[in-house]
Amino acid sequence: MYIHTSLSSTLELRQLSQQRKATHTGHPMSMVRCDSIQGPLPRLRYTLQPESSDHPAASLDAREHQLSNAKDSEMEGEDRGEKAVAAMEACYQGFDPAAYLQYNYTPPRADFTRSDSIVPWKLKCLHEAFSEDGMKGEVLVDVGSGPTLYQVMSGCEHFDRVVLSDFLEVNRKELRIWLQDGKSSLDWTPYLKFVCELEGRSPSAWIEKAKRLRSVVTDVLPINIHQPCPLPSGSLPSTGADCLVSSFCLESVSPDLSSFTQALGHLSGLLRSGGHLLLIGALGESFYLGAPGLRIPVVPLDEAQVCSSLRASGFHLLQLSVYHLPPDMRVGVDDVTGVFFAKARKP
Ligand code: SAH
Ligand code: ES4
Repeated sequence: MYIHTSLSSTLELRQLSQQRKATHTGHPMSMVRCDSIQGPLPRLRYTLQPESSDHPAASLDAREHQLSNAKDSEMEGEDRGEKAVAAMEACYQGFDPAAYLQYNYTPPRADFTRSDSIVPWKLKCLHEAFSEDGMKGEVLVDVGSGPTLYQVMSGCEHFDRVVLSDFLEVNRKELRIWLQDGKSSLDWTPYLKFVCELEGRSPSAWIEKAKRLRSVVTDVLPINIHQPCPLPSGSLPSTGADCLVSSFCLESVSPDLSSFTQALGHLSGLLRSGGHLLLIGALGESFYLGAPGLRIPVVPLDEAQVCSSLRASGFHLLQLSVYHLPPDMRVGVDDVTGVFFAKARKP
C-alpha cells in the first residue's frame, strides 16, 4: 500500500516521524512519498518488529573495547577520531566474504519468492531509482562494494562504465573472480533473473545481463571513505562520477555519527555537480557479523539522522524509503531493525 502526501521541506523531519508512528500502528507495509517545494522527498515503507539478538557467535570483540577506550580517554578529538577509525579498520581484517554473503544474501533475506524479503526490496528500490530521468551518464561508482554485485545490476544498464571499490583485497578478489567468469562464493543468477524481470525482460535474459555487467565494470579499486580523497588519484573523470551507489558501507565502517557524516562529505567529493547518490544502509544497528564470532560495530542510525547527515554534507534529499525487518529476517547476524534507501542529488 502506498500513501502519497505533500509537505514542505522545513516540516519534513517532524512529519516523517509522525508518519512513522502512524504507519507503524496502521499500515505495517506502506510507503509515504513527500513532495517538498524543492522537489520530491521521502518515500517511506514499513514492516516492523523489535529484536533481541543472541547469536552464539556474537561475542564481544576486542576491537569494541579498543573503540570504547578510544572514546573514553582524554585524547584530543582529532587523535581520538583517528584511533577509532584505526580500530574499525583493524576489525575488518577478520572479514570473511563467504560468511558475509551467506548471512545476508541467502534466504530468508534473499528469498525471491517473497515480496517482503529484504533483498528483493533493495533491488526494487534500485531499479526504480535508476529508471527515473537523469539517471544516465558515463561513470557509476559503487562505494564499499564488499563481495556483492546486486547493487549495480540495474545501474549497469544506464552508465558506460561501472567502478567497483572496497577497502579489503579479499572482497576485491571475490568480485574479480565473478567478473572473470570464475567460481564465486555466491551464485548471482537468481539476482540477475529477478532484475531482468523488474526491467520487463524474460528471466532468461540474465545471461545477457551478466555479460553486460562483466563488460561494463572497468575497475575494482581500493577505497577508504575516511580519506578526503577516498579513491586512488586519477581513477575518475576530473569533474567526478555521474552517480554513486553505496550500500551498508558508511554506517558499518564509521565509529560514530560525525565520522559517518564526514565520510558522506568525502563521497560528495567523488561526485560531479548535479550527480546522484543512492545510499542504502542499516537503521538501528549496533553490530553485524563480518565472520563467525566477529562483531563489527555499527553506528545505529535513525531516519532523521540519515536525512540530516545527507544535508549537512551538502546533498539535496530527493527520496527516503524505509523497510522494517519482519521477524523472520532477524537471523542473529546483526541487530538491524530497518533498512533505508535514500536518493540524493549534489547541487
Ligand atoms: N556493499 C556491500 C558490502 C557492505 S559491508 C553490501 O551491500 O552488502 C561493508 C564494506 O565496507 C565491507 O566490504 C568492507 O570491506 C568495506 N569497508 C571497510 N572499511 C572501509 C573503509 N574505510 N572505506 C570503504 N569501505 C570500507
Ligand atoms: C544487510 Cl538486510 C541487512 N541488514 C544489515 N546489514 C546488511 N548488510 C547487507 N544486508
